[in-house]
Amino acid sequence: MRRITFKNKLLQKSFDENGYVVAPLLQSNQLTALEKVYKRLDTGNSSGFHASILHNSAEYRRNVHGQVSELMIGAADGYLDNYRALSGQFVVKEPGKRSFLPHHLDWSFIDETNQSSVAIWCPLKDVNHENGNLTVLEGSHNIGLTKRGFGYTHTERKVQDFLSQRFKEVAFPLKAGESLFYDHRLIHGSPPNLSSLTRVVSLLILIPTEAQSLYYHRKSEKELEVYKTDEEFYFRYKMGEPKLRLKKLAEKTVTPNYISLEQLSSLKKN
Ligand SMILES: O=C(O)CCC(=O)C(=O)O
Repeated sequence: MRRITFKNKLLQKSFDENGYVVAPLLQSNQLTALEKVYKRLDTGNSSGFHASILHNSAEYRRNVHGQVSELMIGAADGYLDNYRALSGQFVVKEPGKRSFLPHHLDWSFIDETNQSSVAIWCPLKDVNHENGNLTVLEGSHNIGLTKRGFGYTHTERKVQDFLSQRFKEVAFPLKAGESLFYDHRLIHGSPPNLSSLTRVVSLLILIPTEAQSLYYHRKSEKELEVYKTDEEFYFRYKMGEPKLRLKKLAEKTVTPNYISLEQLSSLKKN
C-alpha cells in the first residue's frame, strides 16, 4: 500500500486520482519576505527559465534553500503527513519566448515505488497563461515512470500526440500564495512568460521524513546509477555537471524511465 501524503483524506483522494492538489499556502507577509529574499540574493543577468537549484554558486543554492524552506515549511506541515524539506528553490521565468518549458518529468528524489515526493509550487504574484502558469497532464502520475534521472530529454514529437490523446491538460492560473502540490511522477510544463515582468515562484521539494533521499545518475541512455544522498547534496553538486565527484555510494543500476514513445507504449500494454 502506498504511503499517505496528505493529512486530509479528501486531499489525499484528489492527489491519488489527479496527481496534484491546489490549496492556499502563504500569507501576504510571507510572500513579501520571499520577494525580498529573491531580490537580495538575485545575481541578475539571467534569461529564459532558470531554477536556483541549477545556479553555478553553491552558496547561492544553499542560501535560497535555507530561506525558502524556512518560509514555506510551516504552511507545508499543515497539509503533509510527516514530510521534510529536501530543497527550497526559486523557479523563474524572465519575459520572452525562451522561457517556455515543454512537458517533462522532474528527476526522482526517492524510491517512488510505494511513496511519493512532492513539489509545492507557490507563485509570489498572480500567475496566468500570459506570464507562465503551470500546466499538468492530469492523472499522468499513474503511468508509473518512477526511475527518472537528470539529463534525459523528452523531445520525441509523437510523444506529445500520444500524451494529449490520453490525458487532459489542466492549466493553473493561481493567486499569489495559492499553491499547486504535485507528485513528482506527474508530467508538467509551462507556457512562456509573455508579460513584461519577471515571474518568480518559490518551490519546495519534500520527501517522507523516514525516506532515504536518492540521486539517479545518468550513466547511459539505458542505465541509471542509484546513489544515496544527504542534506548537503544539492548544495555541493550542480546537476548536469559532467563529474559530480560522488562518493562510491552506488547500490545498484536501474533502467531509466523517461517520456519516450517506446516506454509509454510498452507501459500501456501492461
Ligand atoms: O516554474 C515553472 O514554470 C515550471 C517549473 C518546473 O517545471 C520544474 O521545476 O520542474
